[in-house]
Amino acid sequence: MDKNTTTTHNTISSTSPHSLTSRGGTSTTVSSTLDCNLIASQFGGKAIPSGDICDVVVVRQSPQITDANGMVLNKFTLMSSVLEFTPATTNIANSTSTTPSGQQVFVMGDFALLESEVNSVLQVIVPSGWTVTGIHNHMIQETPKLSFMHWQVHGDLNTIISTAKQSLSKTTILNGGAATTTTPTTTSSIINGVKPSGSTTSSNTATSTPSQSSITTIHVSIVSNAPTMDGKAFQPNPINIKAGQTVEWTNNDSIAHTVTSGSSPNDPNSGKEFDSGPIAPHQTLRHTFNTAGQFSYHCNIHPAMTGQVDVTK
Ligand SMILES: [Cu+2]
Repeated sequence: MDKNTTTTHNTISSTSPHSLTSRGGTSTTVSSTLDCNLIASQFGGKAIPSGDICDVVVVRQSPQITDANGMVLNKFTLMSSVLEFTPATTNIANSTSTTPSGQQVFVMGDFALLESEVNSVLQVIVPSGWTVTGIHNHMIQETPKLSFMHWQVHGDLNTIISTAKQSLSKTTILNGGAATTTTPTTTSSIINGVKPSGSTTSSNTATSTPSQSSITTIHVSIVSNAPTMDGKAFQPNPINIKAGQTVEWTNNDSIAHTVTSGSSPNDPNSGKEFDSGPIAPHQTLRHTFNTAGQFSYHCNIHPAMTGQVDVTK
């Protein structure tokens, strides 16, 4: 009998969401360099111009993010939100059909967010046409935990700056005062790629304490080298959540995995509750658990990878 081994994974269609290179092509606009300092000043950020790319680094003002040794991490660029602006060609501009007079740009970046900020920011940028290419956690033991939301968008510079500022206003990145207290609403599957199999997402039924109910999404990482990690392939594992909360699995490994309900591929109920299908690296699956119970799950490709979600009322 053949075992499923780790050698069956070279058919992943990588979407490589971080490549900028296909955008530069046939630029017909001439003097379209960006005023990086001016852009950065919109966010109180640091301008790092490089060629026709303008990086803006926005350092979080609050709260303090510390590592396991108590060192404050806020000032580090890797812990900051970064926006990369580059002039866009008219071809790209046409595809969004915004006002042709404005400066057209292609922007990609990531927001370094507290878990409680993720949904509020998504609710600003997704309806504005931004593409979220991934949300993942860092591998270090920072407190509180940061989620890195990668996104890209093209269109009018001023419109994008305005949307970005609106996003940041939903966070405490720019100041300590205005923490967002809006309760995240339903968790539609706006992340690209996989979608949950037939689940309804009404997460407004939480009757638990405010501190519990304010976090509606629990993040689980599929760690690197997951096929060798067995019960530690999904972290944290097991997890305890309340009915109505959503679990988001992010594939931080370099090969595809699935998140499939049931204890193993041989479980007669395998995949009945949810089944992601192959999740490429950096992609996610979200599933909302509306009923109490113990839900085991596994990876269909690597059945040794197992996890469990305990849902209480
Ligand atoms: Cu797997």
